[in-house]
Amino acid sequence: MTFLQSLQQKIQEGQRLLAILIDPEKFETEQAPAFMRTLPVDTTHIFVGGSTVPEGRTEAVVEALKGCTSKPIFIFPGDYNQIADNADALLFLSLLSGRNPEYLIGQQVKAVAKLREAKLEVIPTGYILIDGGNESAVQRVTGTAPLSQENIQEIVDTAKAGELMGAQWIYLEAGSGAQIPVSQDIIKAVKADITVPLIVGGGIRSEIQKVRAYNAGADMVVMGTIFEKE
Ligand code: 1GP
Repeated sequence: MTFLQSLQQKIQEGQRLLAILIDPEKFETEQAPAFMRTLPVDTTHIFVGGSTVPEGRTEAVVEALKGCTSKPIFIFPGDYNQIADNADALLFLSLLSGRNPEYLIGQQVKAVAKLREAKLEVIPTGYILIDGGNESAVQRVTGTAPLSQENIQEIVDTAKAGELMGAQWIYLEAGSGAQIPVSQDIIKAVKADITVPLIVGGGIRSEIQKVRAYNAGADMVVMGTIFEKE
C-alpha cells in the first residue's frame, strides 16, 4: 500500500490526521529524540520543509528523525533542492494561487532529474496560499499574492481546478506563523466541492483551532510554529 492509499484509508475510517512541520533550518538534529517526545499523541505524520533551506540539510534532518520515529516523513519543500530521498514521500507542490510560472511548473521540471533516481513516493499536491493577515514566507519567496479570505468562490474554484488537473490532495495554506488561520467557511466550501483529501495549515496554534479546522472539513491539519516555540 502506498503512503497516499494508507492515509486515504485512515480518512475513510474517520481518523483525523495531524502533521507536525519541521523547518530544517531551525532544527538541530541532536534535538530529534527530545522533540519527538514532545509531540501530541495524535500526530500521524511528520512534514519536513521550509522556504530557505541550505542544500543537504533536509536529508540530515530526515536521517535524525528516522532514528527516533516510525511515523511517515513527508518532504514539504520550498524548492527542489530540498528533495531528500531518505524520506517516505514528497508533496509535489504546485502553487495554484499564484501566477509565477517558476512555482507552477519551473521547480517541478528542475526536480525531475532527482526524482527519476529517487525511491520516495511522489504525491501531486495543489497548494493554495490564502491571506493569513501578515506577509508569509511563501509570499515573499515566490513573489506571489495570497488569495483573499473574502473571495471564497475563487479559492473553491482554484482547489477544484487543482483536483481536475490531477492533484491527489489540496493544501489550504495561510502561511507559517499566520495571524489568522484559514476560516471555517473556506474549509467547508472547499471540502464540499472536492473529492480528494484536504490539508489545512498556517496559524493553527491551539487545540480549539485544530478541532475547528477538522469540524469544518479538514482531513489533515498541519502545525509547525507552535512546536518550534516550545
Ligand atoms: C506552514 O502550514 C504550515 O507551511 C504550518 O504553519 O507554522 O503557522 O503552524 P504554522
